[in-house]
Amino acid sequence: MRKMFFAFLAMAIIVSGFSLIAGAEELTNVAEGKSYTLECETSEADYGYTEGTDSGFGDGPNAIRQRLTDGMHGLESTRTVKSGAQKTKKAFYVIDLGSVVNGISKLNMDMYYRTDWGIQKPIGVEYALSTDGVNYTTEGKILVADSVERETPEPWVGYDFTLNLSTPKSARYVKMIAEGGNYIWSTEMQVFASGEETSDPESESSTPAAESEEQSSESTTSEPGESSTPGSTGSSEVTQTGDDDGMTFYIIIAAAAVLLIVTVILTYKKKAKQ
Ligand SMILES: [Ca+2]
Repeated sequence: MRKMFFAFLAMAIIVSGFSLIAGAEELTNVAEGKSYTLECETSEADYGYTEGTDSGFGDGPNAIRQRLTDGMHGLESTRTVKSGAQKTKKAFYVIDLGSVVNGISKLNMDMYYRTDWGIQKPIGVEYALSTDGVNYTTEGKILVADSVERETPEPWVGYDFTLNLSTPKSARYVKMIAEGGNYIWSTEMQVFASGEETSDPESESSTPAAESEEQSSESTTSEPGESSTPGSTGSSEVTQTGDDDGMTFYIIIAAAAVLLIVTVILTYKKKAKQ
């Protein structure tokens, strides 16, 4: 009887432990596969890019700009992960998430340098969010001293400039302003959210090409994020965050299975004693 009690106690602890894990919000990188624009403060954009090829260190022309949201994060010695590099001290990137996303709680961009190539140490990344692509709210700036060093093959040195937001935010446009000594050398920009995308009446009306053209002609300022991103995937892509329900189901099944096994073992032991 005592064994039975401890078995059930152990089960209760295991089940409550799993529930805690299941209850923790799962974050999804909602920027992956999304289009973005790029403007450089000084010097030319698309460093090393050769027209018609996927070579070089640049990030391709605007039409195929994709290296920093392709989900490949980090420099590797084999160079399987391509860099998006710009010969500039300051680069303005704006990711269009397609529609307003709720629950944005973490933003990240990585940057690298190597002195033998004359690439100077990065300075920092500033992050700003917007629902309309016009009015931005600065969320914070991460300097290299507050960044996290990445495991990177020598002589490269790399950092993740991760900004954790104190309260989850909603946004469609995410601006990342990267500052470096002379180059911006990066592989990925990430926007982590727990919420689902919402239908945004304003952004939806601007999705069709004809209407977005109309909208951009109306605008008067030249904010980097304001261009209506022709490569936008629109609002058809919806981030699925319904994994929690599935997770809970599997945990219940697993708990029931463990409970059954324990009961069978105890019953068997009891019978063996008799
Ligand atoms: Ca990448």
